[in-house]
Amino acid sequence: MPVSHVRVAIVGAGFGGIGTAARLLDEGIDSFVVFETGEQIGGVWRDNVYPGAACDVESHLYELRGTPNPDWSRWFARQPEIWAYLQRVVAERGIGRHLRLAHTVEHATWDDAAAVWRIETDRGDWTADVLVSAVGVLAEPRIPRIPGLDTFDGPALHTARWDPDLDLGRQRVAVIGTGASAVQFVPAVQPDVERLTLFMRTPPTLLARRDRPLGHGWRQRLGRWPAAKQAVRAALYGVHEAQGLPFRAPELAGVGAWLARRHLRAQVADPALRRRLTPGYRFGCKRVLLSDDFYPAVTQPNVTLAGGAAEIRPDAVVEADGTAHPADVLVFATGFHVHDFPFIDRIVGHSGRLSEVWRGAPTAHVGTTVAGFPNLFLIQGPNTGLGHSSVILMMEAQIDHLVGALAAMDAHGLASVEPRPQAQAAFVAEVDRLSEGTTWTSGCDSWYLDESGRNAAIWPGSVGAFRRRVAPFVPSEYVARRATEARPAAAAVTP
Ligand code: N01
Repeated sequence: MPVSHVRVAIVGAGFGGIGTAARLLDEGIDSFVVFETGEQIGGVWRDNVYPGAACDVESHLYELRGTPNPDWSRWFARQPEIWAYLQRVVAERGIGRHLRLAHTVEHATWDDAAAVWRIETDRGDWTADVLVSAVGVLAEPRIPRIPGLDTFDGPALHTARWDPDLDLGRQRVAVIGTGASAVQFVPAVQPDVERLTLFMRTPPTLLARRDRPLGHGWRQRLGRWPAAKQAVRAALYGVHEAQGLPFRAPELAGVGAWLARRHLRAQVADPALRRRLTPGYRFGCKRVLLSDDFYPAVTQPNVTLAGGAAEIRPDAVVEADGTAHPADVLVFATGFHVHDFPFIDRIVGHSGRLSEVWRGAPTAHVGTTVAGFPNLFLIQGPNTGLGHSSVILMMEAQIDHLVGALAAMDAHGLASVEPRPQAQAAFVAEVDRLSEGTTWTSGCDSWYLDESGRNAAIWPGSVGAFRRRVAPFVPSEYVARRATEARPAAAAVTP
């Protein structure tokens, strides 16, 4: 079979992949494809169809540059609306013809002699000058190895692999985990189930969400006056930047903790239950969750708050103190393989597989490029996550970096760029220095930390600082190689 060549191969058609595709088209770059293993685009917003799934950042800040949506129906849109928005981006920005749906990338190997990525998919081989991994870090469900896991008789599923046909009515449902997914799922199903047992190992930190529908008049005005829409975004951006301060300045963390205690007091009357729901770690150490209905759901008579899950039996889940809670359905809201997601096993650069280079402790230059992996760009790479604002703003800074690299390659006839190990080490040291004394490294266990306990997920600064540091492509931080004659010419992608 002939091997097709493109300038850029993007892997993943979620916000990162679609955002990259839209931007490449804006830059007049037409030679690219987006490989997507699923039959539809959408990434986490296609996959997370569990009851209650919604965004926990205001939607006006959770949209891509160039495709504003004045029409969000609520402050915090729900999954179907966000998924529909992404589909609209694909249609309006002409991305459809670049999509290769139901194409799983099995391997991507850097060929140094030809200076191309050799990409094997289950439906044919490709080469590309540049590889963009936009597979996301919150995509691969993590199910903890609880003894007896395989013995459960009823349906057992992860929130990110929800079965919309599963009827929970009159069922006894055991939910393991109390992170962002559980906090949305539990109140959505509690009224319908016979009994819900919530297995909580560590109490989450909750603040009020104050979600509301956005009226027709408001939406019309935002549609008519783009400046008003911009102003709403700017205001939200500013508020979120201010909300980031307590995470980084311990002296301000008390304010956040006080707001969280006040929210708990207002919603849970029983002092014993309140005590159990009070976090024992510094504000923001684990992700701060927004919910107006989680605590009220937990206080309902058909809900039991249990401790950690210690064992699973065919018809029950046993908590750490030995109490067995009968269950017909088992729901894992237990998070994702953040630092060891499977795609890193499939990327092979100069120095071997990315998974072997990282070994559970991912690092990257400006969170985006990795020494030993020329022309590889990671959207949502290490230390590009956020606890206080929209991660789309971070992705867009990374996409700016990619576009800067492509422009530099064009301008100077370069075949490849790869971060200098010293530049990468300096960036990682900068991140570590900024992480010191922040709430993320204050001693709790969270998905932000890698196997060594290093903050490998969160950018420990403001969004503005990230954009200033990451958006520009700085040639002196890269080793560049000139193009050779042998290289295939990039083809435009035809529909
Ligand atoms: O996962 P998590 P999530 N026994 O890793 C518990 C994003 N997101 O899917 O805290 C018992 O936060 C674990 O307990 P503990 C968002 O970035 C966004 O909820 O480790 N429990 C914890 O309670 C979010 O942060 C939206 O003690 C076990 C839970 O499982 C990220 O996704 C919505 C256990 C895992 O929480 C992940 O959220 C949803 C065990 N063996 C998610 N192992 C938006 O709104 C784990 N747990 C955009």
